[in-house]
Amino acid sequence: MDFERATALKGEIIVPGDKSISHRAVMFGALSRGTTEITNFLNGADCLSTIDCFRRLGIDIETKKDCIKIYGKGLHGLKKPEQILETGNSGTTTRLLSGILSAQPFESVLNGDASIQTRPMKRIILPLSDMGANIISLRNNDCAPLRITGTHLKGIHYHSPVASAQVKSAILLAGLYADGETSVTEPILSRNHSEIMLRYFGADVISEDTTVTIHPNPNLTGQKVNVPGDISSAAYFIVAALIVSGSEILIQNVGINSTRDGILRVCKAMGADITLENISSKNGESTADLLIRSTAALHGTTIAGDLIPTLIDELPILAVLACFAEGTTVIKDAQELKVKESNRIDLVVKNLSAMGAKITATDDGMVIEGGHPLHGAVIETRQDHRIAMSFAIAALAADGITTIKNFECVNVSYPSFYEDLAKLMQR
Ligand code: SPQ
Repeated sequence: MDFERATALKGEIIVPGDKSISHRAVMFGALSRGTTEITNFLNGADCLSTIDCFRRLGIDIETKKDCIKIYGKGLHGLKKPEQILETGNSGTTTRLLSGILSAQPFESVLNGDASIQTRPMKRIILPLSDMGANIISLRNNDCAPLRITGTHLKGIHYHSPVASAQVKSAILLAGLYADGETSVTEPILSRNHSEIMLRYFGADVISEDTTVTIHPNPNLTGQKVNVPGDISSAAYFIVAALIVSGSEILIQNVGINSTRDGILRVCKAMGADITLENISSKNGESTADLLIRSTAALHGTTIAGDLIPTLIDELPILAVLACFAEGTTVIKDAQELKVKESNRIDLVVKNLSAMGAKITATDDGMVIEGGHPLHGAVIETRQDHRIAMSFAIAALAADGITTIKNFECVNVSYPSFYEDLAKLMQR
């Protein structure tokens, strides 16, 4: 797909529902008694993989345009799947489901696409095995496909070496079934949607600093979940409006949970003109409308430490933003970027270099010297949705044509990305 320089972006959009929250609503709904009704669900390929897996596990799920209904069967209501559980491109589905399957009285096999088959699973295999689970990486490489033989689990106190919501959530979900309490301590707090939503469904979950503790509880109850707009999807339009001069856009109903709002904090630190309006709350998650105006005088910054988990998926688009800021932007402590849908340090540096940026890869991030104009190039996405969308936005402020390979991979998290962008470009 080809993209080129845009004139001012104007107007209002509503970005689709949050991917992390959509996955969790399906999973927790399936494990609850009664019906869970999800509105503003993200109909992206990743969340559809989660729905498909739970259908294979015997859960009735009704998908209507405006509402998804999950007919939950309680913690012990899943049935042995007849086929492999296909998790597609979704790390969240693979890791969280592994936590649930570890406690089921049957064997199951999880597998995903080529990217999933290279993503590290040892990070969940180790703690879940400590709880008593039997998880085998079938190619003996600590990646999917995984064969999980469920068993009776015991609670553990786990000190995670990585700040990862997927690791934390897999353990908490296994902890729902364990003897005694289970706790996870992270080096830095990762996104806390699981904790918030598990509590909302009736689980006994206590959070203190970077430790979360769960007590087994067989009585989760189906709920109504209204999913906030995904700040990770809003991120592309936030940056687009900042770098395309004369832009002014409003993005409605965006989730601004403090474990996810790092992009707003960093943009503001770089001098961006962003205002939050209509702040409110939906099933424990804060939302706001974001008003963004293009900002000429952006300056470089350092993105590191505690900030990283709050914007980990936004680092590719923040690297694009840094090209338009005066001075140096340093991204560090972000080695997790190497084990996402692609190696996002490699791909961002390779593609931005091809567009004429002054950027260097480091072991745990990148250094960007802003203020060098970008030009069109052919962009390698390796089917990574966040790379495809980040470079579509870079193209809007670059000379010439930018060709993005395999652009359809945006369907993983944002099937209507192109239409929403087109809406803002109409004058
Ligand atoms: O689900 P998946 O494939 O891992 O998706 C990504 C993304 O860019 O959409 C990461 F590649 O988001 C993760 C995120 O990076 C979603 C997530 C979650 O919902 O719990 C948590 C983060 O991953 P992690 O490894 O830090 O827990």
